[in-house]
Amino acid sequence: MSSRRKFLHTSFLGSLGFAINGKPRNGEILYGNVTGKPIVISTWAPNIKANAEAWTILGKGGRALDAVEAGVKIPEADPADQSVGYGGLPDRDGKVTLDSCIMDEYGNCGSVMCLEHIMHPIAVARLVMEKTPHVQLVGEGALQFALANGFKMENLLTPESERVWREWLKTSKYDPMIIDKLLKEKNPSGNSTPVPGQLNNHDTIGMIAMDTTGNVSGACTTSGMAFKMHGRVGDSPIIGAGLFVDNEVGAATATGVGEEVVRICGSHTVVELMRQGMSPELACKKAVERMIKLRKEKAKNLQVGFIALNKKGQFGGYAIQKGFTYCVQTKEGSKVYEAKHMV
Ligand code: SD4
Repeated sequence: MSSRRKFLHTSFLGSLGFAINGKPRNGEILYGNVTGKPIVISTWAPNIKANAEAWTILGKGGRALDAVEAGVKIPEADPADQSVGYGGLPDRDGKVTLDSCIMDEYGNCGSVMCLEHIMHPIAVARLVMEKTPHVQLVGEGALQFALANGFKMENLLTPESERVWREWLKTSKYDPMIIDKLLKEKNPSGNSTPVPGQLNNHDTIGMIAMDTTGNVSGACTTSGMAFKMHGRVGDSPIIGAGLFVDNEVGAATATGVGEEVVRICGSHTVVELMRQGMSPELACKKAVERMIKLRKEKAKNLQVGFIALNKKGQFGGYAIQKGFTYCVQTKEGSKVYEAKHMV
């Protein structure tokens, strides 16, 4: 049997096992195109490393929630990733401010916004979810909560990110445009090299996963748009915008210019479109179309990408501009996809 056929066969049997074990959920359809569980999907190719970390939990039958938290901690702690956590590019005042959220299969969710000095905002977001009656904590209050729970204050501004910021200060031009096209021109082989003076470097991680029991969770974490106004919060920590999970349907997450995602409640929109029967890719495409219809030329010059996963283990992505990549890990292995795009 070819490895792909073998994989589909195994996946199908896995799904069947799920049914035989007596735990099928309402609406779960066990036929065709089963891509399999467990599965983890993340925005942007470099996050293949984050998927591998998530897989250490998923592959052993662990919970999707634990997997996504562990996975997104990889770029959070990576100084070379200038869009997430430690090493993230700062706001225009030189402060690294972080936005993160997490959501589980029960609709529990937690988020921190504009959090400074904490290496792993996703872990704080999870604590907000698990230890407080709230969903969102911001700024100073989020920091106090983190410190009260044993997190340490750290300097998250690396010399390299400070250098890029100081270069940007020479023009101080805030221009969140055609990010990926610029990157391709300057660096045809990669998508992560900062171009001083431009808001490039879209490597925010949104990660969604389904575990062996069929439960879905997600996490999203970022340092936000580089050189933003101090206090600016994007889509990434907003449940429904940067991330949404509905365990009956699946999950979606977003990357790119957050203001555009917030306007259409992007990830929630994608999940609701899947609920109506659309495939993950079509649901992402329709959300992008809605964004363009609303904002016309203003949005066409920007980059936004969505990825989505449904309960059958099918996945897909779609973006405004060319150049949006996402990575997927299943039992079959690890793959990077370039999403279809509108412009
Ligand atoms: C934001 N959506 O703060 C984030 C930025 C992003 O890849 O996704 N960059 O608007």
